[in-house]
Amino acid sequence: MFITFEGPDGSGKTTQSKLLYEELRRRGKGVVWTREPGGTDLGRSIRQLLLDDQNASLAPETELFLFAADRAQHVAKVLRPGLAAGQIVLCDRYVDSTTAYQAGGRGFSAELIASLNAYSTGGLLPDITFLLDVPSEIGLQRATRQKADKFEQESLAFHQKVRAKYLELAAAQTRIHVLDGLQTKEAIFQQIMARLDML
Ligand code: T5A
Repeated sequence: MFITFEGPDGSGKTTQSKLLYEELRRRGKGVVWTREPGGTDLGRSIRQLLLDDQNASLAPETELFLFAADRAQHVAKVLRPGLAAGQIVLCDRYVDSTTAYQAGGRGFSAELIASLNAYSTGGLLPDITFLLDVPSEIGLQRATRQKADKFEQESLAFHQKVRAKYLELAAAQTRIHVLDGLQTKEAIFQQIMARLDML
């Protein structure tokens, strides 16, 4: 099973994906936790390039292709091998992030992003996606408690467009389950477990 966690910056998806990882291990399941960008050795270098606030001059097109390169490597070296070995794969951000941030936030056409996502993944889609939804102001407050990365320094309007695109995606796709990220960590986690226990 391939499960992804999505949401705006500071929505709590890393917290939830790690809680699920620990719970599945406790139950004796074979499980892999990974993330984008940065789920491979090569991807960790790409992540630094993408998130470093010193790289503010990165052209949007360069940024887009770096996310796609990170993902192609991740699919080939981590996601497909993990799934082929029968592991449950938990991934913190995946293709929906590119749709939300690069189509929603940066304004690239949805068609271009859909075709790049399909090409970089070879069509590999999650079985289920949990979308943690929080108002952009709250997510940014949570995310920037320490040093803000390049995306966290984007305007509130940028983050509002990202959130709107996520909600638009969720309305169109049954694999995406929206969770209210303003609830407590424990309440959100219970909803995730309830959803997975139904499968
Ligand atoms: N990106 C990524 C793209 O533009 N395109 C792409 O294709 C991809 C893959 C990656 C950046 O790259 C962009 C999106 C991102 O801006 P990242 O570090 O992976 O950056 O992602 P972030 O969203 O920035 O990660 P964060 O760690 O900041 O946010 P999370 O994972 O949503 O939140 P989390 O769990 O770390 O929690 C943040 C804080 O909130 C608290 C936590 O304790 C923590 O302090 N918290 C809660 N507080 C109250 N109530 C709850 N329910 C809480 N849950 C967590």
